[in-house]
Amino acid sequence: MSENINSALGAASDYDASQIQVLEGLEAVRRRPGMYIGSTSSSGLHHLVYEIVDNAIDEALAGFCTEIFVAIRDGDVIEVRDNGRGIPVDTQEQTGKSALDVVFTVLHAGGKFGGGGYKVSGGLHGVGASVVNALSEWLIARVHRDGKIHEMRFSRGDITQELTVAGETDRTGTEILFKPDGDIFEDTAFIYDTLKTRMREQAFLNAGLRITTEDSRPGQETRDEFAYEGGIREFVTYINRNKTPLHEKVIYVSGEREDSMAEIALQYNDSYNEMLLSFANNIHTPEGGMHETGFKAALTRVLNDYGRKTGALKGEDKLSGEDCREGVTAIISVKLTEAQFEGQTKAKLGNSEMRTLVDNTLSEKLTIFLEENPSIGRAIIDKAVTASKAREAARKARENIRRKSALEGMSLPGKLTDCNESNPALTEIYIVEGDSAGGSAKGGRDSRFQAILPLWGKMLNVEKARADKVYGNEKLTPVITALGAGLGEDFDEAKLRYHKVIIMADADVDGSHIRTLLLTFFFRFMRPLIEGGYVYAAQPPLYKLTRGKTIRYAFSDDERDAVSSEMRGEDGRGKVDVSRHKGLGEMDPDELWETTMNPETRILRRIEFDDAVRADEVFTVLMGEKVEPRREFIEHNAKYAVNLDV
Ligand code: TTJ
Repeated sequence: MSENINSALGAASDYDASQIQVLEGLEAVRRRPGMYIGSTSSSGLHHLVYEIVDNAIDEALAGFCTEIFVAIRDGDVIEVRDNGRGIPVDTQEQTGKSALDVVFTVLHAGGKFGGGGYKVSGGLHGVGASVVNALSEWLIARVHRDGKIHEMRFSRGDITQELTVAGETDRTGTEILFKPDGDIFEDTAFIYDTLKTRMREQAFLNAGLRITTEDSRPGQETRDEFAYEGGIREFVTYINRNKTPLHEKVIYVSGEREDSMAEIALQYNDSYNEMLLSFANNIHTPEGGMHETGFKAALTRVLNDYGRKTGALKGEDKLSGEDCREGVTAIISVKLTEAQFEGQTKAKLGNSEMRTLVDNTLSEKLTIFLEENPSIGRAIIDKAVTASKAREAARKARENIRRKSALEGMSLPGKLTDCNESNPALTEIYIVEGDSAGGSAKGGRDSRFQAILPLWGKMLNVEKARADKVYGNEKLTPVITALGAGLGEDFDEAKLRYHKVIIMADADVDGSHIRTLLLTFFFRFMRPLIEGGYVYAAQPPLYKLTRGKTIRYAFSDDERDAVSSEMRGEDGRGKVDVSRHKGLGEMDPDELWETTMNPETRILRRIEFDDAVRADEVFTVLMGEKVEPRREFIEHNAKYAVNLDV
């Protein structure tokens, strides 16, 4: 609320000419960092690194840089180095300043997250170095060029040391060190894995570029190197590494037109999932756009034509787009001069010429590929035809359920204890493991807005099932009917009966298992449910602390210690009894309400997937059929597997 008031005031003062000056400088960035980096949370913090690295990648795209080094230093200082030409340091006639000075002190127009319709970039990226500078407690820029090391220093965007020669060198390149401003960011701790994943992705997207990442913070020292001669072909191999490919060779095609180029790599696997990742100028476009549209249209057309020609498709039979994409892992990467990013999060490519380029490239070259590789063609077309038949079976299963519910009236599952409120925005459903926990939940809930659905027995692992199997499944049907929004392509957010879907399971291995099974189900068959932020995990307490008549609960080891010493209070002799909470079923209804279900006191964890590749990997490995990757995953993520937090 106060933020709205502030921005309203800001807007009013925009009329003041002197204010405009200030607002256009880096001060504007410090006043509204969210406009430039999305947020001041962990995601915004990591965005700083990407903005800097993007500049070095541009130098690589220009053909002058082959290596980039990214490190997290002690104190969460970031170091980025490249071996490019180095930012020019001679004085420019127009400005009387060096390019180095301008890059770090002048705010470039059109922030990526600003109000403008789209980002227009002359090069491929390059708006952000001054934004990073403005949001850093300090920043040091060093340029190795003409045998000298040139250095400039800044603090919160202001120059603290003008350009000086700080030494001699026998190489060229740019080197940036910065410490994000603790006054701006909620938390300045970098997550090495997050940077590593992003840098790996960038190495895949820029074939031949070597990116090294390092964490040198005491106690977490580690280093990784990413370099892929095969580029996005190897990206596909990487994503499919824990899956079973239908053909050995990754299909790769590329095409150019004027200043633009498109490349596509794809490989089918024996799963039922589609993994489509698209990029424009190395920027991930999770909302898709023209390049994805072109890909889908071409793939569907080519496979239908091929199926008809080879006789795999008979009569009036047609493959849908979804049939053609079942089990495919594909990367689409386009590079263009004036990328237009649209949509809510500016994550959708708007350039229609990219639809044509991708469509033409894929149509022409995939047709040739299939003709030259008939055994691969056979495997792909068989997969799509089977998918089409299964989809037809699923449609019939769905029809049956619809007809049945029309005859018997809208029947909710017998096990569901519904709530009184009917406005979905106000209601919650607890999906509870086991009948006894279900009983306690029923007794403890607030029946006005909380519904309870107990699940018991062995649940279907949907990782290896198509929609037709899921429809008839007696364990999953109650979940589908209770939520009321349908499944797969038919899923309709508007029909959702509860806007909070809360999985309540014990904090042990069995609880983790049921949580994982349900999340897999939601991820594969009701993804908008997760993307819409409707899914939560309840957090039952881990410890119960008793002293006399006082009872308190703790949700972590740290909290247990803190609460325990608090309860002991001034008196060093008082005894606090600490017991490990065993299971939901062992809590009485009042206890369950107080610790886990009461909106005033409970802790809910929203389930979010910020990285589709990572989420796909977790589910493939945990629920797929390959044993070895699962064993390794669980060994390496012991904590993670017990308390799945994807
Ligand atoms: C610009 O055109 C003349 C030759 O140098 C070009 C240039 O600026 N190259 C360049 C910039 N290489 N690397 C950068 C760079 C690297 C990092 C890590 C950060 C920034 C802001 C720029």
